[in-house]
Amino acid sequence: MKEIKGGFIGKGKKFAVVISRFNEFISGKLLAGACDCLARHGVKDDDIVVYWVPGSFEIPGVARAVRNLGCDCVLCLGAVIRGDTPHFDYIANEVTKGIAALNLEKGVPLVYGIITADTIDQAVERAGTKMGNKGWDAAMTGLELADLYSRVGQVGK
Ligand code: INI
Repeated sequence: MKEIKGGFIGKGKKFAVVISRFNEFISGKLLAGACDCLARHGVKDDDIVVYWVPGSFEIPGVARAVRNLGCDCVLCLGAVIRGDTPHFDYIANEVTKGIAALNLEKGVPLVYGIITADTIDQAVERAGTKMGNKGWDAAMTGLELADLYSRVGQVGK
């Protein structure tokens, strides 16, 4: 049996982060968690480029523009929080579909680090309090995928 797995190896890896400024009090915590995770796994600070976008709706477009600029993975970070209108559903659907669609195209992997929460409390819980930090989790996924993709790239050689 041959198994291929990604490890959590950050040394020499480059990351792009595309992050929403909307609800920055949450997304900023996700960024801090992601950067802490990457640093603890050997990624150099100079090897992380952060692209701020106005809102989560803009994340897929910018992720598409930057994914092939030399990074090994794109972390998409944002927080979509439900309000009184259906706006939440449109934004959450579009960012989710957009990232999923990009991941089916050839290129480096993208990680879905978007909090979709019914309340501000739920978002706070997932940004470094009770439920952990989804930015940290996204970075762990990114480390694994960056390594896995590099191994898959070698399979055919
Ligand atoms: N963007 C978010 O990232 N989170 C939200 O909760 C949100 N809400 O609820 O409105 C939000 N809206 C802005 C949107 O992403 C776009 O930036 C805007 O519509 C301009 O295209």
